[in-house]
Parts: sequence; C-alpha cells; structure tokens
Amino acid sequence: AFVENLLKHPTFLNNQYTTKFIDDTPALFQFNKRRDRGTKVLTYIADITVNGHPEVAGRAKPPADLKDPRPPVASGTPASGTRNLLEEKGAKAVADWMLAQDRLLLTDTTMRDGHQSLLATRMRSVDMIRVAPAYATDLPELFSVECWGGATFDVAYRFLQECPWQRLRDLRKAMPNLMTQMLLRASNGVGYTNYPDNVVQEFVRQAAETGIDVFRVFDSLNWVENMRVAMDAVIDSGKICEGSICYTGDILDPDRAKYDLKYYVGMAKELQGAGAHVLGLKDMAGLLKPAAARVLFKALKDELDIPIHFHTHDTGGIAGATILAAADAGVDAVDAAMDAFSGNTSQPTLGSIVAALRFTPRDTGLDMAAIRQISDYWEAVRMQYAAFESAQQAPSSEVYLHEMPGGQFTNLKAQARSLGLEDKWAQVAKTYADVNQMFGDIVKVTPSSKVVGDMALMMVSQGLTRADVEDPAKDVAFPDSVIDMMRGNLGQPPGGFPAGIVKKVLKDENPNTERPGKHLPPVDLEAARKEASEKLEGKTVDNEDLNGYLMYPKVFLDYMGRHRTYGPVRTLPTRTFFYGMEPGEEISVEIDPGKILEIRLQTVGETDENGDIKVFFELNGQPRSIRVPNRL
Ligand code: BTN
Ligand code: 3PY
Ligand code: ZN
Repeated sequence: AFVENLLKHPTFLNNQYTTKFIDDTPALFQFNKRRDRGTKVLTYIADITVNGHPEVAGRAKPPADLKDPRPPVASGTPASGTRNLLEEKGAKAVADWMLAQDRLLLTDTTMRDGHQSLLATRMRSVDMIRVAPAYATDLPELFSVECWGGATFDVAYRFLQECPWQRLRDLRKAMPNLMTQMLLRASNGVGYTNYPDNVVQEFVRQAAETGIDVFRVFDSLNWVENMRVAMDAVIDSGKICEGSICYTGDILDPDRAKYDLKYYVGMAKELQGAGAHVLGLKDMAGLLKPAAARVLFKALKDELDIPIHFHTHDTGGIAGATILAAADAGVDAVDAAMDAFSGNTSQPTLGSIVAALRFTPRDTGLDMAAIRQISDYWEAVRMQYAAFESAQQAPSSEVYLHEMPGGQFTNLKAQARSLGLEDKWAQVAKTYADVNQMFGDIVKVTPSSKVVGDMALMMVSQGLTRADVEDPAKDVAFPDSVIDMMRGNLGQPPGGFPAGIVKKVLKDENPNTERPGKHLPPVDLEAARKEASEKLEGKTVDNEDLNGYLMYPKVFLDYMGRHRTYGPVRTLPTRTFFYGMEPGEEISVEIDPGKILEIRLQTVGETDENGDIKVFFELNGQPRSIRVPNRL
C-alpha cells in the first residue's frame, strides 16, 4: 500500500520526490494505522538499514567496533538531595540553604547544554535515562541536573523522533533526589518567537507538573519587563525561579561602558525585586574573564540577598579560571559539564573543578571516582554521535571578537558552509560583531543571536558592509528576523534600538516599544486542543501534547505523523536509530517497562520490480519480513 500511495502521489509523479516528501506527506502512511508497535519499529529499522538516516548521510561514522555504552551500576537507595529539600520545605528554603553552604554547589549540564553546544543537541533520551540512576546514587551532592529546555525541546520532536515530555518524566523518575533544571527563554518559551502570555503560563505549569524543579529564565535582550510573566508562572508553581542576567561585553573595558558593573548590579536588583529565588548569571558566550568575575561576583554578593548561580562556556579556553575566581568571590553555584562533554563551546570540566577545590574552603564534596565512572559512560555515548561533532577542535580567543553563544557558534559555521561561505568564516565573525554594534550593542542569545547571525550571513553573502547597510540611499532587503526584531517583537534592549537602523529597516512603519505579549491575544487552549486533535484524525491530545502543539504546531504534527508509522523508536539503541542493523546482529529493545523485544536482523533481500526491498527479521524468535522502498 505504501508504494501504491507513493506512486500515485502527484509530487512523486512530478519527480519532485525527496525523503522530506515522505516525512511531510503522512497520507502515504494511512495504511499503517493498525500495525502493532513491534511492526512499526521493525519498519523503521528496515527503512534505516536500507536507506540510511538522512541526518547522518555523508557524515563521520562511529568506530565499527564501538560497544554499547555501559552505565555504572547504581546500587542502594539514593541519599537525600536538593529535591527532597524542595519538596519538604519549598523554594525559599532551598535558596536559604544555598546561602548557608561553604562548599561550591554544582549543576551538571551534560544532558542539556553539554550536548547542545557540542553535538548540535542530538543526544537521545535513552542515553540519558540509562545513566540517571547512577547520578541519583553516586552524586547526591549535586545542586541540580540541567536536562531540559533550550534547544532540546524542538530537536527532540524534529530530529530525534521522540517526545520531550516523556524524556522529562523518565529522568525525573530516575533521579528522585536531585533537582532537574531547565532553560526557559522567558516569553519566547522554548521557541524563537514571543508567545501569548497564557501559552507561556501553561507551558511553565506543565513543565513543573511533569518534573522541572529549577527554571533558569532569561530574556534575549535582558529586558526584565519581558521576563515577569514567565517568572511569576514559575513562582506560582512552587518551583525555583532562577531569574537570569545574560552577560555580554566586558565590565573592565571602558569602551563597552553600556554593560558596566552598574548595569549588571541594577538588573540583578530588578530580578531580585521581581521575586527570583536565585540570581542566574548566564554567560552564554563565555566572555566573562577571571579578573572581571572577581569584581562582578563580589559586587553582586554585596548587593543581593539571594544566592547566585553562574553559567559559562569554555569557548575561549579559560572558563575554568573564571569559575575559580567566581568561587573565590563567593558565588554560590556554578555549571559544569561531565568531563567527556566539557570544554570548547561547552561548559568547563566538572571533575577538574571538583579536584581544584578539594582541600579548600569551597570543597564541593562530590566523589571524584563517581565522576570518572559517569564520565567514562558519557565518553562512550559521545562516540556514537560522531556524525554531529563539529570541526571546532580547540578553544579560540576569537570568541571575544564575535561574542557568539556556545550553542550558536558551530551552528553558524555549518550554516556558513552550506551557503558556500566556509573560507569567509573570519569575515562572518567580524561582520557578526559589526552587526551587533549596528543594532546598538545588544545581548546575543537565542533568539536575538539568531537575528544577528541571519544579518551577518546575508551581508557576507551579498558583499555588504555596515556602511552599505546604514547608507540611507542604498536599498537593502533585510532578513525577516531582522524586520521582526526591529518591529519590537522580541522586546526592547537597554536604551532601545538605534533610531537610524530602525528607520532603515522599517521605513515609515512605527515599531512597538511595549512588551510584545501585551498585544498578543490569549490563545483559546481548548479550541487549540480540538484543532490539534482534528489534524490528528481524532487522536486524544493530552496537556503535554497540547503544549508541544502550542510551541511548535508543525514540528509537533510532523512528529505525530511519523510516530504513527514508526512507533516508539525512542527506545532503540542510538547506533540502531542512526545506522540500522547488520545481518546477524541482535538487539533488545524495551518498548515499555518490562516489555522487551528481541530483534535479530537475518538478511536484506534484493530490490524487486516495484523498487521495494524485503528485510527479514526474527522478532522474539518468530520470523518477520518487512517491505520498504529502496530510495537510494
Ligand atoms: C528527519 O530527519 O526529517 C526526521 C528523522 C526521521 C526520518 C526518517 S528516516 C526513515 C524515514 N524515511 C524518511 O524519509 N524519513 C524517515
Ligand atoms: C538556548 O536558549 O538554547 C541557549 O542555550 C542560550 O544560551
Ligand atoms: Zn549555555
């Protein structure tokens, strides 16, 4: 039926067929509805075995003899951790407890920013869930585990064919004593645009219910006004609100006076006044240098009553030194990534920070042997994702020129490559810095960083300089994201956008300088649920699904369409998910707790006259054959 549907489809007949067409045309798969989940998963394996996974085509392969990553055995009941304190005494008690600690508290970012910054966010849930019990038993002193939000939400649906909510539920269950942490882009949710207030509120409510304990909330232009809806929603949920400042510029550089010490202390006080339980200092590009950290954290500690949590990236290679300086200056908590997922555009090295502070007043109390064991597991996990490694092999001081966030850097490089601008990277980096100045020196972090990146790529590919763009006599076609930002749809930076560039981009149109959410009507949630359900042919849409649909309507529906064909592929080992199986290979797949499929691939047949291939399996000892199109 698949081939019949496919052959009759106009797009196919017109020769415009690509694999994307298969993804985008769920009607092709309607015959699959009644298939059981085992058959669906076999269909996926057969398809990938025959055709390959489009995401890894032409990319580096993991070593052929790579063994399945083995997590350390978690034994015993997990000791009480921060989560227990939060459950028993509430958010304010956790903040007070933080202030009372001598030790430096640590957040492990491996499951969110670590792979977001090093592997294009492609880490799959199974690789996280398998090691989570070892975190609970072996590292109960961790402050939190950052494992959700940021780019992980849409990448899960879009590229990994899995539900982000299920990931969170499973992790929460596997680490009952540790606080989970997420990154929330305030009014931009986990998306790239400003959502109506009630969508943000509903998202926070659901994230808290499904399992988030600490919400790091930031605004991509550092506009506190645009953070209040999200912060209030977190506070109402009873979870921890970490209201965050995005750090940019250099407080010690007299030429970057816009973002000076006074600015940061002022914003910190605003966030404290807005009800933040913890202040986050989010250095998304890794620009804060050790000497500046001493000054900044000392001032913040002197001026604030709430604890401070520092997040940075090692893009420039000296973030470890900055962390130690911050620790000296009294910062309460810091972020680090497990050794195998640390360094470069990721966070600095967790094990080395723990080692550096041993036998000092800020000793973290974490167990070095446990860290090594868990990091060994992550090392094996990382090898499976060789296809997503970036070419960036060393830290680089270039970051102080362009100020790109760790998550954007490798991404923009890949985008530049795909536009044929690979050998113009130095120019892209310089132009990115010029665009920043042209926009009035703004914070660059998702989504404002994407706007600056779009503009820089456009200028380099069209050979435009900043002077060309600013020349009133020259007609420039601005990227949509730039027009949107100048309209005020991401909010306002400190001091507003420069009038000249606003005029050039918007011509006679007036920008909105009020909070964007003020003008967005609330979404009728039940109508949205009904609409999603109708698009899914009557399927029940629960609250988690509804929140996926509200954030990313098309991405969510596409995911659901593929889910109906391929079933719970989230449970496949990562090697199988990306590369299929070899003849003679056997895998065990736990599609439900306790329900295990033993899958053996016997042989792959010949392509028949319809262009199909039969793949022969054994499923729990029973022979099964699956026919898939050979699209190669
Ligand atoms: C994507 O990359 O668009 C999503 C990942 C799932 C794609 C799978 S791979 C096997 C099958 N054939 C396709 O053309 N798409 C799906
Ligand atoms: C995100 O928003 O995903 C970020 O990591 C910003 O630093
Ligand atoms: Zn980060």
